[in-house]
Amino acid sequence: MTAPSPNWWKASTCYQIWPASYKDSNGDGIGDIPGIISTLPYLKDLGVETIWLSPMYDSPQKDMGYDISNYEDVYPPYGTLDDMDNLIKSCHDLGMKLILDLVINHTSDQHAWFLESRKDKTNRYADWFVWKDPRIVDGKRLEPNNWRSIFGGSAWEYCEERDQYYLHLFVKEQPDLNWELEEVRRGIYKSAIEFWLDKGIDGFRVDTCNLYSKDITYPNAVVRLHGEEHQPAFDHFTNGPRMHEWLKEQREQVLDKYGDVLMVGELPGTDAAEVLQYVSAEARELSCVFDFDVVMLGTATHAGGKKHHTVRHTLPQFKEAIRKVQDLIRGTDAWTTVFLENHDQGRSLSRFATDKPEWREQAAKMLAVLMCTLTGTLFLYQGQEIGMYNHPESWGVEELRDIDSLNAYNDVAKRHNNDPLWCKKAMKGLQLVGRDNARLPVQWDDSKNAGFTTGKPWIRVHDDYEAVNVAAQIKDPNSVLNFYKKMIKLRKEHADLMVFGQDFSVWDFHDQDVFTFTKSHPERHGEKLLVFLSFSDEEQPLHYPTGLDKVKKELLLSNLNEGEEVGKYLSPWEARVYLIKESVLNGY
Ligand code: TEU
Ligand code: CA
Repeated sequence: MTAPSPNWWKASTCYQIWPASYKDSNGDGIGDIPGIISTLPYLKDLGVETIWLSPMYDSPQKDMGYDISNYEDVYPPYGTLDDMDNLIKSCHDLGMKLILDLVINHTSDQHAWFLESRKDKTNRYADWFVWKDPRIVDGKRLEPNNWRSIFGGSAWEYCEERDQYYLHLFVKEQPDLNWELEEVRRGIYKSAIEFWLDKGIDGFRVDTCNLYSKDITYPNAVVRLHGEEHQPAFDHFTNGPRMHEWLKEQREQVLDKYGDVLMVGELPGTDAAEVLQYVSAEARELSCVFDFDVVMLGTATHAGGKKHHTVRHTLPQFKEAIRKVQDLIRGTDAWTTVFLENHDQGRSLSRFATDKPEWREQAAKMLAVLMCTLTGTLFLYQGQEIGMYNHPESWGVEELRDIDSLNAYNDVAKRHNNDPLWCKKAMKGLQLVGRDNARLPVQWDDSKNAGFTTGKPWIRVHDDYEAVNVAAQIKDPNSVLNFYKKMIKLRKEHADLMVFGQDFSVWDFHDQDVFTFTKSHPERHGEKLLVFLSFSDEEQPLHYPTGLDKVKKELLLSNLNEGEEVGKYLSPWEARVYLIKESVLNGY
């Protein structure tokens, strides 16, 4: 099938690897690059065409590599620059692309630029980070304003050498770079971008790419969290005034030298009109973005990063979030993405479907149908293809490793004097949306530590690895893994409607149990893709879109086991994909 667009990345099936928990090759308990290389044939077989590798750069690992101390080197436990060259070559030899994570809103406080910058106010790097004088109130030294860090506490850290504060939107070991200076931008482009494009990578996933430009008046944020010292200040550092200027500069002056580089940006907290400005083809900023409305469902993160404040979302809210992302291409020249998981989220099975043992596999396949029939560049996250799900509620805080989750938990514990009910509430929220859920080791087989490592894993392995693992699923024709393979293949065969389909229409917006949508394609006149998805433990009636109940349709696939036939009703967590052809449509 011919793709209507020349961009290689639009129809590409991408797979995110989070190196620490993917595959350990040398028994030190930490995943590594040789481990990744050893599994490339597995990914190829699954249908993966592009790999997104999360940060493998040198780093003190305060935020699992999103605190980079040297863009031009590799974190030693993950491997060496030679290993990276091997990975790039191995991917390309198999016809796969490789993109890396581009973390340039901030560096590590151990990056040479920051070590120099903090020394005094006159060194060469003095203005490379955001430094501000203290406020003196009643003779007391205070932070420059009341901004709250995304990971909790103040967004400012005092530095005695300069008698000034520096800004950190994330943890204090992640100082924000001062993008206002051209020299800083050049430094970033050269070290973080060109260094790796010169080595032959195919693009980047761009971390927090709407935070570089801040409100340079640094005003106090309005009080939203009453009674708290530090206030969420998203309005003052998200989608700031110079974002578009800088992204265009980066595209024109840097990326264009390397051809059709994929830049998929992470874009939290942005409304649809603003998202369009980043991804319109004409704007030439980003190729596509991860919109966060779906994965933010039920979390209170943007109200102040409180992970224990989780609320259950409804299926209509889920549909609406998906509609927003699908509609990015409606009548525009923009492109969109499809994803339900990444390393910052709880597992999609637990959050959006069910991880009850009796329905788990069916539900994982249903989500596979949803993802593979939506328009946009598809991103799977490691382990999603075998239906990995959240850690059990019985796990205690001692199992957690993520700084964001630990900060959230400790904050609650401190405020409430370790009150057991409050602590339980905090853990309950984290059990659903905490980042460690996605960071548990990939379950490769049923040997000790799920075949992830022969040593002691750096984070606890999921208790259920004997039931859910790659080796067992390869052998089982009805496994989630084999279903994903089939579904990815079907997506490619019907790329016009599945990858590039337009006019995404939801037919049962208010239904709490079933999600029914259609898509079409301008060059496939009269044809429609019709998808039914059950989000229920009970049988459900089918809600046919107007005029489509009587027409003849071809069942392309369902998620029932081989040999089982679809019936009059949707069985629990059933998914069906129909193709409605032009010829039969004439009749209604
Ligand atoms: O995440 C940015 C981001 O928007 C987070 O605040 C996200 O909302 C949060 O992690 C949800 O819990 C990126 C990376 O993906 C994340 O792993 C890093 O910790 C962060 O940037 C800082 O680099
Ligand atoms: Ca290792």
